[in-house]
Amino acid sequence: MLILRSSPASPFGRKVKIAAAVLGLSDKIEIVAADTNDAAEPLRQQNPLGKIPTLVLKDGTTLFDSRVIVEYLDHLAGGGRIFPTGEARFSQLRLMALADGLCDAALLQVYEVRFRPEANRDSAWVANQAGKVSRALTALEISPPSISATPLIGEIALACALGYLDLRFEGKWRADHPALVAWLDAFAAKVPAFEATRFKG
Ligand SMILES: N[C@@H](CCC(=O)N[C@@H](CS)C(=O)NCC(=O)O)C(=O)O
Repeated sequence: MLILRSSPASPFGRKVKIAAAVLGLSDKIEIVAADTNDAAEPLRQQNPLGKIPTLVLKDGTTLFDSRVIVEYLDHLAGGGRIFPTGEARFSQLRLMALADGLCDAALLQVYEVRFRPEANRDSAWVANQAGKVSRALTALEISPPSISATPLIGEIALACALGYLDLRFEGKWRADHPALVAWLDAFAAKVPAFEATRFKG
C-alpha cells in the first residue's frame, strides 16, 4: 500500500487524489492525515520541507511534491495517461504550473491571515499575491482549456485551484469569470472524483 500524507482541504493533495481516481489507483493508496504545524509530525522526516502532499512508497522512501507524485502515479498506471506525450505535454505542464501558482498565491493569502497578527500584516504584499490570482484567472477566462476524455494533469490542477478559491475565498471569482465557471461545471460533470474529494468541513 502507498501512503499519502495530506489533509482534506489541501488543493495539492486533492490534485493527487483526483489523479489517483482517474488512473484507477485509489484503492492502492491509504490517506493518512498530516498536521503541517505539528513539530512532532513524522511528516518532517518523510519530507524535510514538512509539506503535504507527500507519498510514502512501499519501501519507505518518499516522493514530493504533488507534481512529482502525480507523475509517479501516471508511471504506475502505464504512463502517458494524464501526462500526454509530445507537444501536448508542455501545454499541460504549463497549465499545471499556472494552476499551482494560482494556488500558491491563494494559500499565502490564507496563511497571512491565519499565522500573522493583524498589526503585522503587509497589505501591499497581500495585494501582490491577489494580483497573481487575478491575472491567472483573467488569462484562463480569455482562453479556457479543453477537457479531455480522460482528464489531463493541467485540467485536474486547474479544477483543484478553482475549488480552493471556492473553499477559502467564498467563490468570489465566479462573478467575473463565466467561461471558467462553465469549464468547472463541465469538469465536475465528467470527473466524479472532483465532487468526491471536495472538503466539506
Ligand atoms: N508545490 C507544492 C505545494 C504544497 C503546499 O504548499 N502544501 C501546503 C498545504 S496545501 C503545505 O504543506 N503547507 C505547509 C507549509 O508550507 O509548511 C506541491 O505541489 O505539493
